[in-house]
Amino acid sequence: MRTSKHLLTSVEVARFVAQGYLRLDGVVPPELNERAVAALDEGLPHVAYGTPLSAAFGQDTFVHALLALPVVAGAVESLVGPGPTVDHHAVHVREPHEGHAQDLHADAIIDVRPDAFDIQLMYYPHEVTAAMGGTLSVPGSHLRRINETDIGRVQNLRGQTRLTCPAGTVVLVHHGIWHSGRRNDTERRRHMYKLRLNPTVPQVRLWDTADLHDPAVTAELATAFPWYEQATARLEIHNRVLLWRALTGDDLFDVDHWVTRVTNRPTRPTRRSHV
Ligand SMILES: O=C(O)CCC(=O)C(=O)O
Repeated sequence: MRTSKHLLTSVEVARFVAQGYLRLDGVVPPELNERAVAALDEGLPHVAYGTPLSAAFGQDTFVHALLALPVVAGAVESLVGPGPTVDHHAVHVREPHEGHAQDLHADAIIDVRPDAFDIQLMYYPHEVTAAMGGTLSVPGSHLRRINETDIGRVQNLRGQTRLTCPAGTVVLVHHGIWHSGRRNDTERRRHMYKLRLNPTVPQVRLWDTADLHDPAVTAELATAFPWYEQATARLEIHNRVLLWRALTGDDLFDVDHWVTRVTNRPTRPTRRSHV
């Protein structure tokens, strides 16, 4: 059902499940972006793990204003629901002519939850050009579970994206996405604010489900990415189906019968004993 909240559609959530991220380009107004850059340069106050988002940031902070933007609030609620808690937040700066890039990694430690996920909000308060060290990420990597920088020796993958974006862009990523900050070859500092949020409710049908049965949902969930091997791509889709089943509560949903086939365990009919 459509509400006044800017909730995501099923097709958008399915795209998130397949790709591991959602991009909201230029959604933050310039005045807020300017406040944010100043605040990021000053440094952020510590927020204790588990603090409710609603209590973590004063009304006069840029983070409060950022999370109150209807387009951001709606996307966050669609993915982690109402009342998420703060895991941590951080300022990520790629310094001018820093000379190196980060290793490819996923944050935290290996996290194999099949039916729940955290999101990381990445906010870029100024334009990021190709030379500025925009975050590299690998679409479709989030369900191929790795342990932090175990993937660090991989330099480039077909289909990876290196973010360039207008000022005021927010990217919401699944906790498992492979990513890294790249080398900044410009004179200017590149800022990114990252906020990790933990859900406090089951992540079931939190978005606008009016289009739940749109064939475009299945098409999104069946998307392959150029770096996938032919065989393993099937496992990626299998894992997405498991997540989509958990998010929708629909235990029969499938793409090309991948999950149905491997969970088919008919039970023997009980024999009635002869009298
Ligand atoms: O600076 C960046 O673009 C990414 C940094 C990041 O997300 C990290 O260090 O985990």
